[in-house]
Amino acid sequence: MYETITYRIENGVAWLSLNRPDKLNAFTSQMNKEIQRAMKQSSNSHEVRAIVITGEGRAFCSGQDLADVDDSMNLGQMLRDDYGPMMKEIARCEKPIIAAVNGVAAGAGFSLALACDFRLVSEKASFLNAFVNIGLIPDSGNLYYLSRIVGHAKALELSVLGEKVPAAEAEKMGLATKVIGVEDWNEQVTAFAENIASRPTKAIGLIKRYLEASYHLSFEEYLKEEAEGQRIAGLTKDYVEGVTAFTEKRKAQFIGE
Ligand code: T3D
Repeated sequence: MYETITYRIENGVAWLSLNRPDKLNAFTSQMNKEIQRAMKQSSNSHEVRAIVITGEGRAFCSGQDLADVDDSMNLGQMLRDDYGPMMKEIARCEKPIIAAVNGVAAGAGFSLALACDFRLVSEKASFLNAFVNIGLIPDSGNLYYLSRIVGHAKALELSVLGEKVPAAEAEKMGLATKVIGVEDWNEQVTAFAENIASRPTKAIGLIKRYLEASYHLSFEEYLKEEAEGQRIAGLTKDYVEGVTAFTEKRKAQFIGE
């Protein structure tokens, strides 16, 4: 079903792993399309309550496969055809998305990690805004997300200097949700993902929706939207369960509905 990625669902978590380890999981057009398809599948599946994106082998993703491009290509068209639709599918997803950054995330691989809601970062991983090193601008939503996460000045610095940012430094600048040691990488990533998957999924989707909307609305418009969001959240079974569990002094068992 998929050739450039692997995909499985376990305990409410969809595990999407980029699978071209000999190329450090570099993107091809086929991989862009398969990620887009797997994201759509995850969004549509009731079983999925959290998504983990990671990489096989020693890298997370090295960005565009540079052996797969030539100077006659219209890069704008490539973005419109492949990267744009993939990034839009990720942005459209109202389920929590975790980048498990197991190794280097470079170029559009860095953009992919930035587009996720959480970044669990291996102590041996690094981030590299590699675009400028080959004369390009950061793409696939990179500047959009990066400036929101680390601020304007740091985003400009990382983009213009194109230097590797090790995990510890990434954590200090807010790029990493958590840095994890190599020995308990699988265990900690699984625990984090399954914890997120056990939370009220619909409310998380609404939090994502209104946080993003807050950048584009006046405060008055935002308050109007927020009231609508809370109306929707108040209709979920998880809201009823949350309040009931509180009054019964027990831990809530959310079902994602
Ligand atoms: O539409 C458009 O094209 C525009 C879109 C652009 C999106 C982009 O992502 S542009 C940025 C593209 N990516 C890069 O410029 C990063 C290139 N890679 C590197 O800088 C380094 O490989 C890394 C820092 C990621 C890792 O370094 P290191 O020393 O750990 O590994 P390495 O030895 O450089 O790479 C290992 C192998 O992977 C090597 O192949 P070999 O010699 O063993 O056969 C290398 O060629 C291959 N590889 C690494 N990155 C890519 C790649 N092959 C194809 N494309 C890659 N991006």
